[in-house]
This record gives sequence, structure tokens and C-alpha cells, in this order.
Amino acid sequence: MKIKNAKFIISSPNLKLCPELNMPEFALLGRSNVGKSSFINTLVNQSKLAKTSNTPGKTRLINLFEIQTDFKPFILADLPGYGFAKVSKKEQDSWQKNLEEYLLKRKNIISTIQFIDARHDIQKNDIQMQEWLKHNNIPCFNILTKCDYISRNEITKKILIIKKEFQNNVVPFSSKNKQYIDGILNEISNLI
Ligand SMILES: Nc1nc2c(ncn2[C@@H]2O[C@H](COP(=O)(O)OP(=O)(O)O)[C@@H](O)[C@H]2O)c(=O)[nH]1
Ligand SMILES: [Mg+2]
Repeated sequence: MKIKNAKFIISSPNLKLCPELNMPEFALLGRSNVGKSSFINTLVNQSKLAKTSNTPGKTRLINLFEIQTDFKPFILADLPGYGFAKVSKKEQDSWQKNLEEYLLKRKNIISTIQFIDARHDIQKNDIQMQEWLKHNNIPCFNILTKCDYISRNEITKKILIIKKEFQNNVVPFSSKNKQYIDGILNEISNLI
């Protein structure tokens, strides 16, 4: 599968204001700053389609992108990251509710994609998110991102650890080079 075109659809504060779309959708999950927006930009080869930031926890909006390919179109939903320590507990809880509502009620989601930073161990809130997904029967595969920071050997090891821990497919990625794109598109094309 090859990407032909990608466009921004909408930024929305909640599910209600998102247009219903008749295309399979992947919801991007992960801690703030893990690299979700950079992933979108690298995947579609547009440096500024999704806003990236060095200041974690800034994006509190759902951003929808439509991706056209030579196979089938699909949607990427860039969701606000969880586990940003600098916002209040109240604000975190309120966003968590919003996120859960989106994942439970958005009809066209076919899978979530949970991002894990290759430099760190799996974090407690990653595990909590994963348990919640499993409990609600929401499909997920994992992307091990920022793989440019670690060696090939470490990548293989980390993938095995996450596979074992989460019982999901795990695909490596780095937004700093293009070598991982085919593996990601392969995973996506198997699901749409
Ligand atoms: N070295 C490296 N840096 C990355 C990678 N992906 C994202 N970053 C950096 O990590 C920071 C957060 O990325 P961003 O995409 O905004 O994360 P988000 O909050 O999950 O959307 C930015 O400074 C990015 O340049 C990657 O694969 N490799
Ligand atoms: Mg982002």
C-alpha cells in the first residue's frame, strides 16, 4: 500500500463535534510527547500536517486526518496524550473521560494504536490504558517509536517485551527516517 494524499479534516474538543466519517479509523493513543503527531507527519511525508511540540500536554483537541492510498482510504485520529504531570488531576480525569467516550462511541474506529517510547520502560499509565482497552474489547496494536535512539538489538528486545506484556502486534517506528513506513502501512492495510 502507498499513500497518495493526506489532508487535515478538523480539530474538535469532543466526539459530538466530530463529523461522522465512512472510513476505517485508527485512534492514536500514548503519553504526551511520545511522538504521535510526528508519526503522522513522517507517514504522510508532510512536515507540518500535524502540529508537533516540545511542550508536552499542549494538544487537548481531537485532530482528524484523512489518508488516501492506492488501496483504501483511512482516518487517523490524533488524540491528546495521557499522563501529563503538569496539568491538574481534575483536568487529567476530565480528559480521560472525554477520551474514553471517544473510544467507546466513535463508530468507525477499527483499531487503536498505542505508542510506546523506545527509550523508556512501559509506564504505569500505558498499562492502565491497555487494560482498559482489553476490558472494553477495543482492538489495539503498538508502535514502538523513537527507535532511532536505540540499537537494532534493543529494538528486537523491546518489541518482544511489549508483545508479551500486552499480547498485541508491535511495530517499530522512527519519525527521523523512512525505513519503518512500509511495516506500518503493511499493518494498517491488513486491518482496513
Ligand atoms: N528522535 C526522535 N524524536 C522524535 C520522534 N518522534 C517525535 N520526536 C520528538 O518528540 C517530541 C514530541 O513529538 P510529538 O510528535 O509532538 O509528540 P505527541 O505529543 O505524541 O504528538 C518532538 O520534539 C519531536 O520532534 C522520533 O521518532 N525520534
Ligand atoms: Mg501531538
